[in-house]
Formats: sequence, structure tokens, C-alpha cells
Amino acid sequence: MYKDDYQHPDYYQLDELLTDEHKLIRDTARAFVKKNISPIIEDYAQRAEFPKHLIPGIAEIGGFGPTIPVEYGGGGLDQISYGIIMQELERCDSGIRSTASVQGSLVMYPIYSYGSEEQRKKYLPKLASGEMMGCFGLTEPDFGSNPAGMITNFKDKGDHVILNGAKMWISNAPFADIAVVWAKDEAGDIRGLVVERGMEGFTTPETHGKWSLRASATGELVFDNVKVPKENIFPNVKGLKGPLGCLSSARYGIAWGALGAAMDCYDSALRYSKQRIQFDKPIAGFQLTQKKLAEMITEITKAQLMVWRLGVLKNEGRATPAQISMAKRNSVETALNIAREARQIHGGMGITGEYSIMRHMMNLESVVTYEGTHDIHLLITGMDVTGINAFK
Ligand code: TGC
Ligand code: FAD
Repeated sequence: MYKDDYQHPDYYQLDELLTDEHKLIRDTARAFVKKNISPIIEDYAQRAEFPKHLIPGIAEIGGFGPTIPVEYGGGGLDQISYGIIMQELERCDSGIRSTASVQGSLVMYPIYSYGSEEQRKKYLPKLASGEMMGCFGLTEPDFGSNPAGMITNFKDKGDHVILNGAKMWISNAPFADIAVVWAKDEAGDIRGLVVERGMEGFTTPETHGKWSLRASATGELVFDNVKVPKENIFPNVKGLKGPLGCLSSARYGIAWGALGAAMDCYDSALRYSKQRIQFDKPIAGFQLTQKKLAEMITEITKAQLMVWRLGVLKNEGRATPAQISMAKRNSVETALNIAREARQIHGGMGITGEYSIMRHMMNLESVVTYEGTHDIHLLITGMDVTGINAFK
């Protein structure tokens, strides 16, 4: 039976910056992950299947909409709690964290922030409990980094609209009950609307053959003259700032989450290097191994401080989208570099499913691309510090 020995690295005693509630949330999430996800995740990833039976348990630990107010079924927690939960989930697998990010930040957040009271009451409690699952459709085949160019659109037909177009690379699409879809109205303004499974002309073909995020289901959203009631349109937002606002919330969670993958790789490499004997001594005793481990823990510590401070700013409503971009980019880059170094420390064992390293490394290749690519986030930072737009 697989044994999960994970202990999180805390070189600068950052635990002292957390409240007792934060630590309780972390311990609860970690215990759930160790008991329920770690033993099965490798099999599901190998089979390229999302472990749907975990949904009620992820809801139970507050994984869906932790910051949404309690009256709508959410956790009513602060932003650091949200980050901690994402970190514990991604410590095990980015695909599991993806499902929680999408549900909380990309489906519940827009319904709460831009939706009518009726929409909030109809969807949020069921999404929080996992009784209903959602997905988020922004990316299109011809518009990834540049979502403003989207061609998915709807036309006004009185009490309903007719939606046409297609979205691709959509996490959770194959099993989602609802999709938050971003589309242009007849005036060319981007609007958000909720499309429900079962609406005629709406299909969600699964994307197969991924080498990354294999335990997360990815698919397309295809709209062929789908009749959507007008009451499903979000009344309180218009323009690209709608979906980008959701991304700010999700990217923040990823900044914490990806660091979880880094911490898991480091923890595994440290343990392995003390146990593995070559040339009559533990490989941890060689300077080259120590260089790798010392650099890993240094980068992890820097990134831990960054996301904690970002959490404080977010709690105070002061975190800017550009600050969030910097943290998302830094955490993912840190995690990818550490996964690659940890893989080397594990030698041949590092490519097997006996350790989580290779799975993390492959997963992170999606994380470095979705929610804004590595270079897009660099350009966001560049624009923020210079005031000059280098995208176009
Ligand atoms: P731009 O003119 O800069 O902005 C348009 C409006 O949006 C506002 N804004 C933001 N608001 C909130 N949060 C942010 N992060 C924001 N960024 C911009 C901005 O102030 C403006 O507002 P207003 O009032 O003036 O209209 O837009 P642009 O067309 O020049 O594009 C800028 C760019 C390239 C940075 C942006 O489009 C971008 O971020 N591109 C990357 C696309 C992306 O991240 N896609 C992600 C798809 S979803 C996904 O990947 C889910 S993965 C899920 C999982 O499995 O975890
Ligand atoms: P492109 O935009 O075509 O970019 C290709 C390359 O060109 C990148 O390196 C990029 O950095 C570079 N580039 C583009 N523009 C510029 C520029 N101006 N300057 C310099 N370089 C540039 N989307 C959703 O809407 N919902 C989801 O749930 C979702 N889940 C996903 C799950 C997975 C597993 C993956 C892989 C993707 C998912 N996405 C989702 C889509 C994701 O957000 C996009 O893949 C991402 O935004 C990049 O778009 P693209 O793949 O079209 O790449």
C-alpha cells in the first residue's frame, strides 16, 4: 500500500504567520489528501481519468468556493485559507487542484460577483457541495492568449438568446453540469452566461491524448444554435474585465498551489537522497546533491514569502492583477525547476509512478501555460513597471 510521508518544508518558520484556523484548515486538507487522494492518484493519472468519487470529500474540506460567503454555501474564509487549500491539493496533483480552482474561482466567483440574486441562489449552494460541477469557457481554437478576439457570440431573440461558437481546452468540461461561457453580444461586448448540460445543441467532447494533467478531464464546449434563457446572462458585468477578474482569483490560487507541487518534489528528493546509498554513502552527502537541495529550499522559501504577502494584500483588497501575475509566474517556474532537479536526484526511480515527481513535472507543463502563459505574465509585469504595452 502506498505511503504518503509528506512533511511540508518551512525553513523560515512561516507557520508563525498563520492563524490557528489556517493551520486547522491545512491539517484537515492534508489528512484528506493523504488518506483519499495520494493512494489512488497515480492509477487515475495513468488511466487518464478524473477521480469523480473525490468530489464530495473535496467539498467537505472547503475546496469549492472557500471565500464565497456562508449564506451561499461557501466557506466564508479568507484568501490565505483559499491559498492553503489549493496548496494542499496541488501538493498531491495539479489536476485535482485544477478542478477545485475552476469550481471556486472560475464558476462560483463570477456567479457570486456578477450574477443576479436568483443566479446566486440557484447555483452557488449546489456548486459548493459538489452536487453540481461547473467549467469555464474563455479560450477558443483561434484565441488563447488574446481572448478579446473571441468569436463565440449570441443573438437576442426576445426572452432568450441563440449562442454559437466553440471553446477548447476546458477543464472539467466532459462532466460539468454547467458552463460559465464568455461570448460577444450583438454590440460586440463580451458577456458571461450560464449554459446548462442538456440544452439542445450544447456538447462537450473530451480531449484525449494529453501527457499532462492526466487526472483532470479536459474538453471542448460546442454551441450549435443553443437556446439560452436571458435570465442566465450575468447582469453585472460587461467586457473582458469580467473573465479577467475571475482569472485574477484563479491565478492567485495557482500561485499557492504550484508551490505545493514544488514542496512535494523537494520533500521527496530530500528523503530519497538521505536513504539512497551510492559509493558507500547517502547521495545527500555529495556536494552536487546538496547544491540542488539548498537551491530548492531557498527558492521555495522565497516563493512562500511572496504568496503569503500576496494573501495579506488580497485580504485587504489591495493585491493588483500584476502582482498576482508575478506570483503565478514565479511559483510555476520555481516548481518546474524543482521538479526537474528532484527528478535527477531520484535517478531512474524518478521517472516511475512510485514517486510523484514525473507526474508533477508533466502537470506543471499545463500550469505554466494555462491561466496566462509564462510569457504573458512576464509581459504583464513588464507593462506594469514600464507603462508600455508590449503585447500588440
Ligand atoms: P486589457 O485591455 O489589458 O484589459 C481589458 C480589461 O480588463 C481589465 N483587466 C483585468 N481585470 C481584472 N483582473 C485582471 N487580471 C485584469 N487584466 C486586465 C483591464 O483593466 C481592462 O478593463 P477596462 O475597464 O479598461 O475594460 O486586455 P487585452 O485584450 O489587452 O489583454 C490583456 C492580456 C493579454 C493580459 C489578457 O488578455 C490575458 O491575460 N491573456 C491571457 C489569457 C488567459 O489567461 N486565459 C486563461 C483562460 S482560463 C484557463 O486557462 C483556466 S485553466 C483552469 C484550471 O484548470 O486550473
Ligand atoms: P497561444 O496564445 O497560441 O500562445 C502560444 C505561444 O505564443 C505561447 O508561448 C505564448 O506565450 C506566445 N504568445 C502569444 N501571444 C504573445 C505575445 N503577445 N507576445 C509574446 N508571446 C506571445 N482555457 C479556458 O478558457 N478554460 C479552461 O478551463 C482551460 N483549461 C485548460 C486546461 C489545460 C490542460 C490547458 C493546456 C489549457 C487550458 N485552458 C483553458 C486554455 C489556456 O488558458 C490556454 O492554453 C492559454 O491561455 C494559452 O493559449 P493558447 O494555448 O492558445 O496559446
